[in-house]
Amino acid sequence: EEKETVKSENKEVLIQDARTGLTVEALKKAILNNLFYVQGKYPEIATRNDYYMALSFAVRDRLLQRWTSSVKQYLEGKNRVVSYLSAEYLLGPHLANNLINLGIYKEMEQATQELGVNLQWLIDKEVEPGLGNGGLGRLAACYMDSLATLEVPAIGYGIRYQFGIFEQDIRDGWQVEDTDNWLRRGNPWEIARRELNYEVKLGGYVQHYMDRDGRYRSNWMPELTVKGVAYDTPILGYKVNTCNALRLWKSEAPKSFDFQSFNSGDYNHAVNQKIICENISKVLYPNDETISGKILRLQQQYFFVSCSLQDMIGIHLRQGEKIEDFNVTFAVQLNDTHPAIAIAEMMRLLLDEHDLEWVDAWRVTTRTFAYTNHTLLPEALETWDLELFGSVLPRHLELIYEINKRFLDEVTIKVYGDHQKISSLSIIGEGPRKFIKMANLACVGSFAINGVAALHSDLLKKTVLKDWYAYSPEKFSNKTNGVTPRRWMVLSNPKLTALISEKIGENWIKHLDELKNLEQYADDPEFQKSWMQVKLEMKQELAKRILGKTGVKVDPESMFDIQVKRIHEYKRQHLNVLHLITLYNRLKQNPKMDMVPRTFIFAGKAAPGYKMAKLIIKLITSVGDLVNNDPDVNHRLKVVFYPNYNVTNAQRIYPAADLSEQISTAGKEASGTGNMKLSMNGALTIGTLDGANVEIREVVGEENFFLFGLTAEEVTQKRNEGYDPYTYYKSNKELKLAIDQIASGYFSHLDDKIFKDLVNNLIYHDPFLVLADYESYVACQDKVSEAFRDKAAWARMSILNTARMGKFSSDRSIREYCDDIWKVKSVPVHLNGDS
Ligand code: GPQ
Repeated sequence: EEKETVKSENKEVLIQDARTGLTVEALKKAILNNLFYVQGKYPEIATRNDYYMALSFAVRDRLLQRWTSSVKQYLEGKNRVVSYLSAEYLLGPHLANNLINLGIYKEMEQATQELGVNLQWLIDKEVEPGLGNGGLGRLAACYMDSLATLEVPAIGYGIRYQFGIFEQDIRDGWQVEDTDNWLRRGNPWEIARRELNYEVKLGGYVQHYMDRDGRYRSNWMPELTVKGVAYDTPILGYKVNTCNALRLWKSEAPKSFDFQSFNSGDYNHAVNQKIICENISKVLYPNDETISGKILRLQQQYFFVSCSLQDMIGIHLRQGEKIEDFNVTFAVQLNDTHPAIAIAEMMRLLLDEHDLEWVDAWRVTTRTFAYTNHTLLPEALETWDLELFGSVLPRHLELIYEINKRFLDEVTIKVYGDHQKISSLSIIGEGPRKFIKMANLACVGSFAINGVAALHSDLLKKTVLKDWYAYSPEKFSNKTNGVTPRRWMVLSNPKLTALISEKIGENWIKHLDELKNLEQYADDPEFQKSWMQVKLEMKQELAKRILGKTGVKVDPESMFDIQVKRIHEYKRQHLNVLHLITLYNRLKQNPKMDMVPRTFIFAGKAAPGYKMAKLIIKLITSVGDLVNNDPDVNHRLKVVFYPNYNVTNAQRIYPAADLSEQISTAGKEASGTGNMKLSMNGALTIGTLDGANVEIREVVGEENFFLFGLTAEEVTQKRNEGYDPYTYYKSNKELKLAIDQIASGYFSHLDDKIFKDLVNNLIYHDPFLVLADYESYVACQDKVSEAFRDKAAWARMSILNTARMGKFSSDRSIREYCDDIWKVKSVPVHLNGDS
């Protein structure tokens, strides 16, 4: 009965102005209306959350008008639709972003003011949906914004985790994790589509038989069937009517199942099965670039991929199209290998459910998918133990064997005799235990493969995907990442936005290249003054928050030296700490020294099981405890670990940065996107030639970028020569002192055990060449400090950084994906039901 639609004489639904109007009056009416009818409150007794909800529903009504118009437009024309498959979406709070994209921020500010509530106070009430770990999930969110802004028909598919990325607390200097119960107070931005649900099989075995037409058939008898229910979140583009759907799947027990078990009287079994079903979308795995090989994670991946593909096929067939033409309707992008099981699932659906022959099914599949790789760390490439895989997805294991067999037959002919190549291209890895290589499945089943920065794409061809490049070079391309200026400038830095727009108008928000018009003001003393005044005010605001969260008082006039990102050895937060300790020692040894005051700000989560990363956090907080309380140094040095780094906090930190730390070992950071956000907000970068740093330096100019360290090539060479960190430790006095202090317990109340693993790892192994880059890093930091003394020159460099960042808008990235990979065009949307 849920699938029945209401037939009405009146095809045109009359939409009241109070639900769609964008004037201050209409907004006020809408807020009060929602307060009364949705929250059941009148203003005098409404809580802050009631107001937040009322406001959000008022905004959502306006989104929905654009959404239904978009759906209508898409269904009328036959437009190719982009389908973005991602296990993570790190969206950040919706309310303020939607106000900006609707173009009603000012109006809403006034409306709330007239109602006697403060807009910012309500915006700050939103609990952000942390449905991602870090860069990869945030990229998906930026891309959804740009797809809508460029008016591209698109659906984002993912998982509606009940618990997102854990909340980080710092206790006694250590990271402590708490659950992220983000749905606790309700989520006004999602619409449950109960009628949109699909069944997903798991486990069991496969029966084979011959059907009446003599066709060989497979029948998957699952151990468990779960149901995926669609929850849609509207994603509105910036000042356009395009509003796309982010469709996230929630797992539930199917009705049929309850029925069987409850009726058979096995109540406990029924309840347990229900819990098992609901567990699938319960929690986001907090590992970033580390594989854990857990059954539940494979189930999550398959669950959302299967729901999504069934949904797409449904949409395609309802348009009266033939299944063979699926790839004409959809271009499906795989955000890393997390959804790569889609290749096998597509084959299963086409063969087993839609009766295609193998060659036809394979043709459709390989014209549908494209794969983005996000890492060069070989240990981060996903694999599944073959037996475990078969226990969850028995039918897919058969299909993968068949895909692999046919593919390797082809390979064998091409690479005659080269066993090394054949086994490297094989989807199945051999060893003490066999395993499935998801990157290989993604490569074989996709028509396009891309990296996320020029250097990364280049290194992919030379390292982890070398044999794939040799085999199908035509599939490879680069799509340098980008970030949305709507969230990362307009929303997070309104003062800078106003200053820029005052000079060059507002066009840059949609055409970020126009920021180059700022270059003419880079030497203007007045403009420099206003520019640095905005920076100062943002630093003052952050200083207040730092005091509130950590109790550390920082000087807004000092240089804000910022490294905010997941804690990972390859990102080398510990290199930053070694520099910090070096400055501390210089000051202690020479208290009269004239040193540029610095505030070291760190933030970032460590995967709960990643010991070394957690130890690095403890090191930062330990050094901070000593430095911040030492009157000899603490008016020139401060150390802050800002807890619970997330999108909300990132928005507050980026605008306040003077210096952006992008110091990963060259060849390890695929792209980085924080580097882009910081530079856009006028921070200067100290960085290695890694990821997108290379391209940032290219556009901002080498004189406006602080470069240090080994190149990717030199790193490889050094390793091949037999890198010995101990010689660096021995031969550099300042380095040795810093490390000895850490080891001896100087920063840990003389506890000489706590950092032992970290120290030994550095001096005896140092897999990320921290010690090799130390000297060059510190020398470069000295140059940074000198540069900071010349305020005008610094302001000039800061302005030029922002002015030249046009390339790094996610609009540019998405345009490239649209033109080169997806072959999709913009479809402008006209509002229907407008009053
Ligand atoms: N990235 Cl493989 C993640 O955030 N998580 C992952 O699991 C993988 C990659 C990042 C990568 O480290 C950054 O360099 C990129 O900028 C980002 O993906 C987006 O491409």
